[in-house]
Order: sequence, then structure tokens, then C-alpha cells
Amino acid sequence: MNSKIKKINQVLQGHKLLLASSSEPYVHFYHGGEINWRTAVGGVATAFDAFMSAYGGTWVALGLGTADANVIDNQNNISVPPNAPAYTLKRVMVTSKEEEGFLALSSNTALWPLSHVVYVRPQFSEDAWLQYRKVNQKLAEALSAECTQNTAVWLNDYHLSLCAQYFKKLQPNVPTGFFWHIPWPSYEIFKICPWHKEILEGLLGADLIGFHTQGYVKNFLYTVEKTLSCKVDWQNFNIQQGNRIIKVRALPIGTDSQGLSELSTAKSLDEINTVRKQFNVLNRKLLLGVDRMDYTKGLPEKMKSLDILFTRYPELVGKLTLVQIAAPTRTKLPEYVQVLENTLSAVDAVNWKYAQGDWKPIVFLNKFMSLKELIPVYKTADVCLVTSLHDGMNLVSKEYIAANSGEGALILSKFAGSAEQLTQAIQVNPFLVEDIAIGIKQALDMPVLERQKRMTKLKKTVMQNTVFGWATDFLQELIASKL
Ligand code: GDG
Repeated sequence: MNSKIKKINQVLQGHKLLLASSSEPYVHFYHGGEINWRTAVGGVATAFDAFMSAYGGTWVALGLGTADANVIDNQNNISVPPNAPAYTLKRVMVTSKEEEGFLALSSNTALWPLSHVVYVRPQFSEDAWLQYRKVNQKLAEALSAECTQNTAVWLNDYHLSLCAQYFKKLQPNVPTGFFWHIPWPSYEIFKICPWHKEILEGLLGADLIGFHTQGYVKNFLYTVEKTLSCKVDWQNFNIQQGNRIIKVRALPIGTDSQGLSELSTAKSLDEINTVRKQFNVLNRKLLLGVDRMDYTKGLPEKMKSLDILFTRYPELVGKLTLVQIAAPTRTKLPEYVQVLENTLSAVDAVNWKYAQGDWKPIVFLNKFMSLKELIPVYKTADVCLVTSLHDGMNLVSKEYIAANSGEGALILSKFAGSAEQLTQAIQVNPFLVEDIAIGIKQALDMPVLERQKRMTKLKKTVMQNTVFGWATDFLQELIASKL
């Protein structure tokens, strides 16, 4: 047993771990009459898959894939990863009405835009709220059915905000942790949600509530203080509700940095050259973006920044290529259709204006690439561009650092949670497109020694703050809260 798993075993003190999130790490679907599978896109699934593959345990999630129901056993379980089984995925099945209300309306068009300050208006509907409550209740019941004598439960993200309260009614003595993976907005914004009180009460069912930054913790505590009649202990960041103490902690998530670094080190010069040839950057700088195709990630702004860069510095035309991998997500929602259109028209405008010969400034790939496929690209990229308008943490910024050769530069939005830790990155305000262009110029002009120096410090930060360390700290706080 390796040391990171030993440590988690120690802190769990014999408790069986039950993890829950709305999205599942592996989705089964029909393709041409055959059953196929794919990994989920997104930070929560990626981070926990590394952790669960190493630790084992049970992960409870909604089974929304078209073939999900056809591959589970009579307990709704399936062993995953499909090609190297290491832990159990328990799928909770819901009706299409429940799915629509829960995901498309209540979560993705309400709580997601509400929590990210990017000026997309949240939309609320009574019926969606009803389905949201039902699905949270179903998940709580599925978790309760899995509980044995010594179980610890870890709930994840804004989709499950009512689950802790429902679960505690069924299993009052089971240590229950909750991690909110996106920003927590100010009280003035959060109270726009017609059910803000119910959501807070739901979250306070947990014994421990985690956020990525101290700023989100403070926003949350202030929201609780203004909304509910409980006492907030600002010195220790605890909430007192009756005779219960609920801990609220800033615990920034990390990546499997060591694993990524090892996989990256194993990539040969040939593989790096293949990436350079594939993107036509053998003698050019490779700029890289990896984002879900989401309006919070600042993709139109990133594309437009190249126009400003080339207008100000025409000598750079032909000298660099931005490869943007934009994984499709929530594709049926109008705001997502719109941001894809805006991004594509910005890509076309830049490519039409500056392309010459066999070179074009932006290679835009609206597709999913697995983390394994991303590693050689992370390793090769001279610059990584993360321009989120608002982001809970942003794991891509950390993955790039872990997998990069050591001479790359990271341009990072000031409004990503990771900006607090990654202080040697070139930090920009993506609401001002010129600032992104200035950041790119700074990265390109930076002497190699300074890039190496910054990257060495960034690597140290990322290596010291891994997903395993994060999970260990969270579980340690959780188990301690019940002692
Ligand atoms: C939420 C919060 C927070 C793999 N292939 C692709 C791809 N992946 C993986 C990346 C990375 C993950 O998806 C994306 O994680 P992020 O953290 O960048 O973003 P969200 O999905 O918005 O995650 C975020 C996170 O939860 C964890 O708490 O950091 O703030 O919003 O691991 O390797 N990603 C994309 N294309 C691929 O082809 N975009």
C-alpha cells in the first residue's frame, strides 16, 4: 500500500467511505447499436477518479447515460474504471422529468450562474425546484442504504445542496462532509435564489462544509449569519446550530500531481515532436487552452485577445498558434449554444484576418480529449492560457504545471480560485481583453531563466498540494468533527 493511501486509511479510522456527486466518472451510452463508455468531463469527476482509483470505496452518482441501466447489477452497481476496476460506482436512476428539473433547470441554469459572477442571469422555476428536491432525496436514500456500522459520507457540489439534511434525518450519526466546488457568491447575490434559506438549511445538515478559498468561506458564513438564526464563530470558522457545531473550512483542491508528472516525464522527444507536427508548431510557440465550453471560462475573450496581440505586435503574426481544446458541455442550454457561437465567430474573425500559407493562428477543437491525451500537449505547450471570468479553483492550471517540461509559462485569470496559490503565474483580468494580450506578450518575452524559476516554484506548490493531500485534510477534519 502506498503512503498516500496509508495516510487516508489512518485518518478514516476504519470508516468505510461513501462518496456522492451528481455526475458520474464513467458514462455508458449507445453508439451505432453498441454499448460504449467514456469518462466524464469536468473537475469533480477527474479529481475524484484519481483518488477513488487509488483508495477504492463506493461512489454514488446519477446514471444519466443512455446505456447506464444496461450494465449495472441488481444493486445498481458497476466496477470502474471499466478497463481496470478499482472501486464501485452505484448509479441512482431518475425519470427524465426529474433529470430535466434537477440538472437543466435547477442546477445548470440557476445555481451555476448564481454562484459565478459573470453576469449571466439565473432562472428559477418552482417545478425544477420540486424535481431538485426529489433527486436530492433519492440520493440521500441510496446513500443511507449503503451505510454500515462505520461509514463516512462525502457529498459534492451544488447539485446536492439538500442532500446532507435529508441524509442526516435517515442516518444522524454518520459523519457527513460536503464540498462546494464552485465560488460562493456574496450574500446580496445568493439571496436572489428564492430558496436560499432552504439551501443553507440543507447544507447545514453536514458536519463539515469545504470551499476552495477563504474568500468563499467568508461569503458563506456571512450569508448564513444574515439568513438563519445560528451563531457564527468568526475566529474558528464554525457555525453553531442548536447544540451542533458545523465546521466551515477553506481546503483548496489539488491534482494527482505526482502521477501526472511521472506520465509526462515518460513522454519521449518523438512524442513531443508528434504534438508539434500535429499542430503545425515545429518552429512556432504553442499556446494552449483546455476548458469546458462554458461561459464562465472566458473563451471569446481569449480568442479576441489574439487580435489585439497581432494588432499591437504585427511581428508576432505567424510565430505562434493557440490550440484551444473546448470540451462540449450542457450543449442543449441556450446560453451554451450562444457562447459556442460567440467563440467560433471570434476564432473565424482572427483566423480570417491573420492566416497565411499553411498557418492559422487558432486551432479550435470542440471535442473532449482524455487526460492521457492531454499530457503530451501540456508537456509541450510553451504557454497555457486560463482566462476564466470566475472559477472555483481551476484544475487545468495545476495539471499544466505538473505535466509541463519546466520552461513553460502560465497565464492565469485573477478570478480563478487557483490564483491565490499560483502566485508566480502571469495573472490577468480577462474582463479586459487587452490585459490577456499583455499577458501573452509578457510570457513570450520572458527570459528562459525567469520562466524556469517561476515554473520551479509553481511545481513546488502543485506537488505539495495534491488531490490526495486535499482528500486527507478533508477527511481528517470530518472524522475529527464527530469525536
Ligand atoms: C469544477 C469547478 C474546480 C479532461 N479532458 C478534457 C478536460 N479534462 C479534465 C481536465 C480537468 C477537468 O476536466 C476540468 O477541471 P476544471 O477545474 O478546470 O473545471 P470544472 O469542470 O469547471 O470543475 C472548478 C473543479 O470543479 C474541482 O473542484 O476546480 O473551479 O468549476 O481535470 O483535465 N477538460 C476539458 N477538455 C477536455 O478535453 N475542458
